[in-house]
Amino acid sequence: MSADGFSGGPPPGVRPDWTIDQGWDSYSQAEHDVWITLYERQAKVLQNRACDEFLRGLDALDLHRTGIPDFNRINDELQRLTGWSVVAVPGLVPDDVFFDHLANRRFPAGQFIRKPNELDYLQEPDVFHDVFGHVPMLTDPVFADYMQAYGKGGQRALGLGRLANLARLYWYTVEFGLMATPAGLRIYGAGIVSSRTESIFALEDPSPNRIGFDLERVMRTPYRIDDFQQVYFVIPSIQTLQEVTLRDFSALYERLAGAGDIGIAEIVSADQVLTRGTQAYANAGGRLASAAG
Ligand code: HBI
Ligand code: FE
Repeated sequence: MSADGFSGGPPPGVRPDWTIDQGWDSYSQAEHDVWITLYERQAKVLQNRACDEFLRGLDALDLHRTGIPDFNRINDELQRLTGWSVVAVPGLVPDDVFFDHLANRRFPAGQFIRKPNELDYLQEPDVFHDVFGHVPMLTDPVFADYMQAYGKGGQRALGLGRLANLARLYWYTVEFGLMATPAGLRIYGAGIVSSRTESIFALEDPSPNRIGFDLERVMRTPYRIDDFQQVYFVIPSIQTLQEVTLRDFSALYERLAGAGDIGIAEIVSADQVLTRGTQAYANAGGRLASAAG
């Protein structure tokens, strides 16, 4: 069993690179209706909350309101814009497979969609999290370069045993990243834009810390997958992500080997603090406690 919990090859009916046919014709109207409900909700809540690059991507790909997009259709436009394409997978795939797809400008998207009774949270990334959350940003050339560089970096990190550090970079940028703009803080992370509650929480709730992005700091900061974030990292522009990829990661990994983690709700002296969270949330251990509190 490898570190990511996968052992052996793909399940029956899944290709060696873990892709499957999307089978767009096989989606039921009920499944399209789930997409429409989620799309309508998010399109409303993301006005003045998502960054311009995301909103432009949503329009460019016309992730249309009439249901789950056909990957073949959005790939025509996506490939023209940045050379990326979306490939269908049954769910989470092994890390090495995931990185190989990203390194070749293929974004693996869950083929299934969540059930009507799990609109607000689900364990595995489904087609709404992946295609609505991640794909619009791939229409931005600079972000598209970053994602490919991330895939190549992931392949190297696997070889160096530094995947945990690199996964934090993905988590605090691609999944839960915020951006400072002249109009104020905006969201670009897929985990936030695909969640109605977190789209509001990430920008407006006083409880989490919001700290200026620093590569080494992010790589020393663990994260939780089952609750709102207790810290968000803020980039000044998408170009910052591109500069990250030009860093010498081996020297960085050396330093990280000797440096310990930084507590998820901690603030350290070197931090560029944009908003200091109310510790009530952090100490209480998350949303459920604070909701009860
Ligand atoms: N597989 N389909 C899929 N989607 C992901 O986001 C994903 C994955 N496998 C591994 C993975 N993410 C993470 O472990 C890496 O980001 C480190
Ligand atoms: Fe994701």
